[in-house]
Amino acid sequence: MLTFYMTPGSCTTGIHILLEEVDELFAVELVNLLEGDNRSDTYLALNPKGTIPMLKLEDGSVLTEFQAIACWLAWQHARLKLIPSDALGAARAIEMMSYAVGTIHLQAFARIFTPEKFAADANDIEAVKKEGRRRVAECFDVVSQLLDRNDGYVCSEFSVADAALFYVEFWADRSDIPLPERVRAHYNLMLTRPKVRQVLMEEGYRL
Ligand SMILES: N[C@@H](CCC(=O)N[C@@H](CS)C(=O)NCC(=O)O)C(=O)O
Repeated sequence: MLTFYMTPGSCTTGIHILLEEVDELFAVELVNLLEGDNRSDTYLALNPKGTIPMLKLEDGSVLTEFQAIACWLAWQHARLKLIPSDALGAARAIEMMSYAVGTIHLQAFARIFTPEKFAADANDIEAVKKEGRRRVAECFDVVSQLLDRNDGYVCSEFSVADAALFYVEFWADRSDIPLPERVRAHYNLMLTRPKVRQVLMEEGYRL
């Protein structure tokens, strides 16, 4: 069985959604980031980067990085077309997924959630958080323009890109950062998916 290393409400929510959408059977290992579980010798022996999400595969090897895990799940369950089968569609899905994880999460939200990693000293913390909120808003304006290509999902059908975009939209919602109309419509569409609702409930959120 797969083992999924996750923290409720973190970026792992996106992978959690994909695991449920593909109906994988998996065990869960909760990683308490505040307690430093991800810096323990045991965790670092599995994943020297100390990051979540992490998936331990049936052969005991581990897979890290959101996009790699998402693509692996999609390719393992190819009939579900979680990555479009045409080259441009696949590239579009990866394009949005990379923007959500690499830019919206790691360059914008990370400034709000872990400002100390970006601040030269303690006096800079508030300015870093403010810059994070500015970047989040700017990024969602970009997403709004990109979503213009389709009504609804990022590609013509639900894909790995939607799961990635959803977790940053969820963070915006929880942080009282307004989403542009088109992005909010995408977020609301995701909230109609039974597996998305199930994951949020399992992670302790009331809808
Ligand atoms: N590049 C990684 C980044 C994921 C990431 O930064 N996850 C955060 C939690 S949302 C984390 O592991 N933080 C702990 C740390 O970086 O020490 C990925 O795509 O999986």
